Amino acid sequence: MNNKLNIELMINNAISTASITDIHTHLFSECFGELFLFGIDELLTYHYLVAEALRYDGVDYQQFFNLSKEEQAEYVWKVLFVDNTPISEPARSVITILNKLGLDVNQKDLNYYREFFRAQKLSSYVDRIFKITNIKCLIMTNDPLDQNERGVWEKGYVKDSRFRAALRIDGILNSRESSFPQLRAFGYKVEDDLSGTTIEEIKRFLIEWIEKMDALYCAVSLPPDFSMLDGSKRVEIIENCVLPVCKGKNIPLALMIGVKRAVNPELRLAGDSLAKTDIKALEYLCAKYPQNKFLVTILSLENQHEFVITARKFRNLMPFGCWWYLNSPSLIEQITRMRLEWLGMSFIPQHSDCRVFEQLISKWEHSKAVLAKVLIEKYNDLIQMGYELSEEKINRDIQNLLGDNFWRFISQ
Ligand code: RAT
Ligand code: ZN
Repeated sequence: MNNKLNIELMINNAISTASITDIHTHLFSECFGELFLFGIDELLTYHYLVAEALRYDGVDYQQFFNLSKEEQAEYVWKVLFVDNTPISEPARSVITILNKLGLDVNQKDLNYYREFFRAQKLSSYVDRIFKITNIKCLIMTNDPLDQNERGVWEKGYVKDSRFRAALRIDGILNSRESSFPQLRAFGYKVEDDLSGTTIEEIKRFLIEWIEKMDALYCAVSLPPDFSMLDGSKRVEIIENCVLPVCKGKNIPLALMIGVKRAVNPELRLAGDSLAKTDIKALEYLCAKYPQNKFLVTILSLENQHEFVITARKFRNLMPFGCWWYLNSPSLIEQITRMRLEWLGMSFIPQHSDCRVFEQLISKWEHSKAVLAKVLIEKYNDLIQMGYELSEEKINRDIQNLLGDNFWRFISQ
């Protein structure tokens, strides 16, 4: 029976049982050792929370960053969770995590939580979080130019099918002054002016690392003024190296557009902001390279409408996620509704961007609640006109949104 109540139950059930693919995170599998972040001190020193805590009094930024991780966590805890109510999205996330792990969310003593996390056996704890969240697979952000990470890929990497790789290429595209000397040190013959063997050598670097990591896609974050027509070296590398390699390997290029890095450098990782971009670069790429696939997310709310319409024009463009400063319920709701209204089910509604393992719990819990709300509304609009829905169709749609759309796009 297709009554309202039934549909709500079916949707909620489909959302909680769908197996999720989280297509962009900053998490690492256990073999990466210290890069695997978990526990209350990591949760509290997440850069989203640091920026917020430092707003409340005049503590010197440098002084804060000189503190140990534990001391920083204590500071954030006191400011955001003891002296104030944790109502912001990043702060509320911590409460959701503690609640879902069965902890008392009203304890003010940080050591109560520390003891819980300290007592966990990592492997079974990882299994437990995957079980709570119903995540089948998550995709890491992998940068071979990062010393710590590179070491693991070269020695000590252990495959875990729940953690897949994405080759992050910000270095090559956005900071050649530091990445090119590194490439040279690793034996690639690259010149700053891109002359000689540079193009071939960059391609060799990309191919070698895509293969080594079995990367599902290449990814880059880009500034608001990103253009494909500015005659820059970045454009040259995209057109002559990245796109041919992605095409050859049949993997997408993920573009994350709109980040203004280090608006307040004193805040370090927490100092980035955003601005509107010009969607023209995306139109250019999708039109000129129909054989390439683009996974795209855009940071500014003001870009979302034209972004959705651009996706209607190009089937090689897959919008994904409500990225970073868009990952809060009111914005997810608005963006998801707009995407459903103009793209049907042909997009990837969310990714988590987690840096700390337990964030998978809160980020998905909060996003799924919004997705359910919007889908209930949309399915009910159809039912009111006599359209028949079945549990099977609802399960299919939701499984597509939360996982299969990505895998289909990858394998096309
Ligand atoms: O969401 C974040 O944590 C940001 O700091 C960035 O990492 C962003 O998501 C990116 O991938 O550049
Ligand atoms: Zn990210």
